[in-house]
Amino acid sequence: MTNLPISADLIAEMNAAQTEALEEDYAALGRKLARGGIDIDAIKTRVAGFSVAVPSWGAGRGGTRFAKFPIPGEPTNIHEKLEDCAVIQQLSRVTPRVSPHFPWDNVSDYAGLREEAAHLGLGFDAVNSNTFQDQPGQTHTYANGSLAAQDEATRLQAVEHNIECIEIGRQLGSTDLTVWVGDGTNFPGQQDLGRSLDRYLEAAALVYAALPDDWRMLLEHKMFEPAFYSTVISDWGSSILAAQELGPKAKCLVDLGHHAPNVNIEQIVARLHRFGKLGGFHFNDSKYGDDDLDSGSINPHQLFLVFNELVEAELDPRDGFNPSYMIDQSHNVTDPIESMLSSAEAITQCFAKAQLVDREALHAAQEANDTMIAFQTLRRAYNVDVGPIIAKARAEAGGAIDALETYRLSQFRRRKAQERKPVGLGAGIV
Ligand code: AFD
Ligand code: MN
Ligand code: MN
Repeated sequence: MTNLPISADLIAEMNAAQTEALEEDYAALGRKLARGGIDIDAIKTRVAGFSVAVPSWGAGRGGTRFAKFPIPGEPTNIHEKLEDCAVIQQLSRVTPRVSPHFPWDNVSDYAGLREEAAHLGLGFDAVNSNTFQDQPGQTHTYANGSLAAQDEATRLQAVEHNIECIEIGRQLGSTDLTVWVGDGTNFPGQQDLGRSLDRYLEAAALVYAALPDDWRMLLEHKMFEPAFYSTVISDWGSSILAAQELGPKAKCLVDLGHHAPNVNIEQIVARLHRFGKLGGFHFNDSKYGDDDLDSGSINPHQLFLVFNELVEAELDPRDGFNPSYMIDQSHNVTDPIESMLSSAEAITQCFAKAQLVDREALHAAQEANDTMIAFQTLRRAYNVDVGPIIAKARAEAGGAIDALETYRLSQFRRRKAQERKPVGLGAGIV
């Protein structure tokens, strides 16, 4: 691994200046946790084993349907995106895999792309298909839907594209196909709500049939947008019913932004797990809708409660527990690398806090109907500043104690602004 984008000397130099303070903070936190019977090193080991994938499309600046404001030096192709993802992994040590999106990330040589990623210290996560846009030269339009389209030839084209994504994914070493469709309606009466789901299920079954044995098909639901009256796979109910009908390799993927406001997402997590259908997450945060804001920037408590359910699920695995974790954000006003460093930290913090919950005390309080103690058991863990645990795990893995500051000092983006061609204006969706 000789191609890493950030100088190892810079990381070592920065870490050297910060190690003493970190050791002090870690020791103090260790003493505090020990008083509650928690071994800080055991938590650090769990943190070191945690990882979350980053989306290739998140490496570029995102935008709204109104506008996108590019920044100098942002990546314009999968090779440059991989380089940026390598920066995030090198500094954070918690994002070793990239989730590609096709045809956005199409190349002629996928074995070569896999090798290129490996040289950057990266592997590939779930492959994402795209049947919510038309591509130049495409035979049938997705204007009226894709897997659920009225027109059979259009449905088959969408099926073919998903099968092609599986083929690409095999070459990249992926084992999950994430399917999100924009299919839906903008007017009451535009499509029959029952028959459009039938068409989706029939087409999705053809994709499912092409899955290799060790693959999963992750169904991502979304309440609205681009369709604003109805969406075919609109909620976790439609998603789990579709996954149950398709078969055991079909699971549900929860994007935190894809629900009605104020929905209890942690309960959805518990429900999906209860029926063996929790396949994965797209982490982001939101205030009003599918805002795709940075993870934990608006409601870090919800993120903690989601991880609390995940710890419970892991302790009671039922049909197994293997959710895939990924960031899915639109970085409209920040440097995407900085946002993903910050988000990876926020996600890992919530993972670590959930590990600190005194499960025995929580379960005993639940048994005894002691509401306040049950709540305070969660609250105590949430209130702990786990920063030193994460920073130490990161430093021990070769990352930067202060990832953001190290990134800024590296001048990576300024260097890339000189090398890379500028991105055009326009609108952007993520
Ligand atoms: C969508 C979904 C889905 C999709 C992405 C495309 O969250 O993950 O792949 O955005 O840009 O809203
Ligand atoms: Mn998503
Ligand atoms: Mn989304």
